[in-house]
Amino acid sequence: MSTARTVMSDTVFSLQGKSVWVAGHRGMVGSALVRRLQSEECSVLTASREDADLVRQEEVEKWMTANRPQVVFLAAAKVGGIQANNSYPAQFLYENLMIEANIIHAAFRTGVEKLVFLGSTCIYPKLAPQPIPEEALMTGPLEPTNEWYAIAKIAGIKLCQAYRRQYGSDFIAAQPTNLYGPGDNYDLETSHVLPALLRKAHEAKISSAKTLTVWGSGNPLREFLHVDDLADAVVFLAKHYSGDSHINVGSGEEVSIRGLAEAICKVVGFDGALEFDASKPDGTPRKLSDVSKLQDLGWANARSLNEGLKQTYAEFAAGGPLPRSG
Ligand code: GFB
Repeated sequence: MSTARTVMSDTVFSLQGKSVWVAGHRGMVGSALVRRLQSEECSVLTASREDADLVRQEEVEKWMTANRPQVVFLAAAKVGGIQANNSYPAQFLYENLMIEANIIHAAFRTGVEKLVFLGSTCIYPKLAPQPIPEEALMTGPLEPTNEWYAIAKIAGIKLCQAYRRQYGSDFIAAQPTNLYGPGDNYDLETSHVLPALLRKAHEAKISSAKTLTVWGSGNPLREFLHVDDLADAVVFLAKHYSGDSHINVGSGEEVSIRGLAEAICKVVGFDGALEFDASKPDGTPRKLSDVSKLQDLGWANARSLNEGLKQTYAEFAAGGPLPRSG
């Protein structure tokens, strides 16, 4: 176990004997949650797209009424890296709004006892104070490359708060930082930076290339968390947290994109030069979450980025998380 628990706060909700729906179980986050829930005494429910198309309200209500989950982890979402967010604004806004509104409303109607909504740190203003506290939400303009996704995720947080306020529903929201790990998207057009650079470095090594191209200036700062650690934190929050405020989930470790590229090249064993493509956007200059609320509850990340990179590259090179298109 790579997570370090400090002072454990009281259990406010028990998963024991519960029927737990992981919405989005085929995605990177959803599949990590399914893995993590194997060590809880609960039964895990999943729904394929044929069972219920999550952007269709009627299908979601029908499936939830028939299957009656007591707990919902809402990990279903349209996701992607900086270029995908920038290229498909309608899909990022519409699909995410529909999925979360349908599931949260149906969870209320079917009497779900606990729901955990998964957001993203891109909900925060582009120039938020660093590290970013939960209170920074809606205090300034968003980063333009991902404002569509951010608006949808902010609406998800607000839905949880509104149903809690109006109906007393125990719906909470967790805001993960940039994630990586098994099941990631390795498509170079739509992926996030970490899988993209891992793949580029691997292919550059195999082809004995002299250079590796990194998008943007290399200066932006990012924080990365392994998806299995995120899943552990989210299950922890389900059991130990009930409240109005969303909670940040991050590693607390910050690295520049250049630093990440260098670390990846070292892990992969590619010793060529880095080239920076200024025609690609940098996005948010800095994004480090303030994880003090999560730590006060009793959860802290213990896996270093370097450790996570080594593990992820070993899996990638072994053909584990097969590259898939976005
Ligand atoms: O991970 P990423 O795509 O998204 O890009 P964000 C992070 C940074 O890495 C940007 C740079 O400064 C990119 O310019 N970068 C360098 C690269 N090389 C590459 C590359 O080959 N591929 C990619 N993708 N980036 C996302 C949001 O923002 O963060 C999402 O768009 C979500 O909505 C996610 O919130 C967590 O970190 O900029």
